[in-house]
This record gives sequence, C-alpha cells and structure tokens, in this order.
Amino acid sequence: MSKIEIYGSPNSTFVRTTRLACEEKGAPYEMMVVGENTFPDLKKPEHLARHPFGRIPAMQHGDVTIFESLAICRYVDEAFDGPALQPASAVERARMTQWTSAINDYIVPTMLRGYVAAIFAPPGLDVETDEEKLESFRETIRDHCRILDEGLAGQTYLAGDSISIADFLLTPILHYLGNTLDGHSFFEGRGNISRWWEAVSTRPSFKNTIPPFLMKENQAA
Ligand SMILES: N[C@@H](CCC(=O)N[C@@H](CS)C(=O)NCC(=O)O)C(=O)O
Repeated sequence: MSKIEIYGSPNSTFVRTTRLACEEKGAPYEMMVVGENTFPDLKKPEHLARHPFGRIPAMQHGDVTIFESLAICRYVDEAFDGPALQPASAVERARMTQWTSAINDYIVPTMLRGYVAAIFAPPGLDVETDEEKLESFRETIRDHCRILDEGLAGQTYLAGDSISIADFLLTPILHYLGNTLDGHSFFEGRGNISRWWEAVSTRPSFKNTIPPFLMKENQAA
C-alpha cells in the first residue's frame, strides 16, 4: 500500500492526533508541511481541494482524500493491518466516542483555543490576552482536569486498558498545557492523569511526534 500523506503543521495538536494513529498502527506516512506558521496558506485552492474548510489536518492516500482528525484516525485504523486503535466492546467503543466528543466540544474551546493558544499561537493570530479571561479559563481547565482524572480511575487509558483514538486526541493538548508557565499546577493531585501521562508519554509514538514548538532546542532557556 502507498504511503499516507498527512497535510498540516507538526505543531498542530490535531495533526499530531493523526500522526499518533499512524505511528501506533505502524502505517507508513509522510508529513506534508502546510500552514506551519501562517494559516492563510490553508485557504489557497490547492489546500482547499484537500480540506474545503481550509483547516488541518487533511490526508491523502492514493486517490482517497479525507479531512478531520478523527475521520483520518478511523481510516488509518480500518484500512491498515496492525494493532486495533478502537476498542471492540460496545461499552468501550462508546466510551471512546464519549471522550472524543467531550474533548472536542468542552475541552478544546477553553484549554486549547483559549488558554494554550494564548501562549503558543503563531504571531498574527487573534488570541485572548486579557488576564481576567485567562484566569476564568484556568478555573474551567482545573475542573476539566478533575473530570478527566475521574474518568481515568481504575483504567490505563480513556476507553479502557488499550490506547485508542481518544488518547490520541487528548495527549497533544495536555502536552501543550503542561508546557505553559503554570501548566503543571493543573495536574497536581490528579494521580490518574499522572499515571495516564506516564503511559502515553513513554510510548515511541509520543517521542516520534513531539511538535517543534515543544522541542527543548527550540525553547528559550
Ligand atoms: N475538528 C478539526 C479541527 C482542526 C483545526 O481546527 N485545526 C486548526 C489547527 S490546530 C486549523 O486548521 N486552524 C486554521 C484556521 O483556523 O484557519 C479536526 O479535528 O481536524
């Protein structure tokens, strides 16, 4: 089978979600860098042909084009041989969808688009800088960490004892959150999140997909 092409920036959490899926599946893929530091590139016709909403990631595999990170992850899981990235049982599969839905609808708007974006967004992007607003994000993030911690009680990963697409969605977001100035404070007393973090961050897939923004050599001393 030909290589999967993942279009996007290696700094994007959603792009990393799809790369984690390829890595865990053992599916051959290539990173096709677009929109690395400038989103206007995503509105050009050649990218709109891959992603009509002008976002990343988009995937090309032979004559198959797919956009949206979760759809790409499912394609990778179902079109390639390798370890299953989605649980088999009805309960755990629903649990995976529960978390992907909750992460996208409740966690992404505050933790990622609100808080992390304020710190890591490429220059020129319109992000929140008002301290009062950021403090209200912190409050919500603390509550979301409590919910995640409770959800991880008694299990290794979000959907059970095997890693799944839900973990691929959350891992890149928490990696950025942990790298904000007060990032570690959100995880204090959250033993289940810490255990989960140890499990996901020690996998080769994690190490092979670290965003350039978070690589030590690119960070100020
Ligand atoms: N629901 C989408 C979210 C993708 C997304 O928002 N990507 C951001 C980068 S992290 C993007 O393309 N932003 C460009 C823009 O807002 O113009 C997915 O899961 O793929």
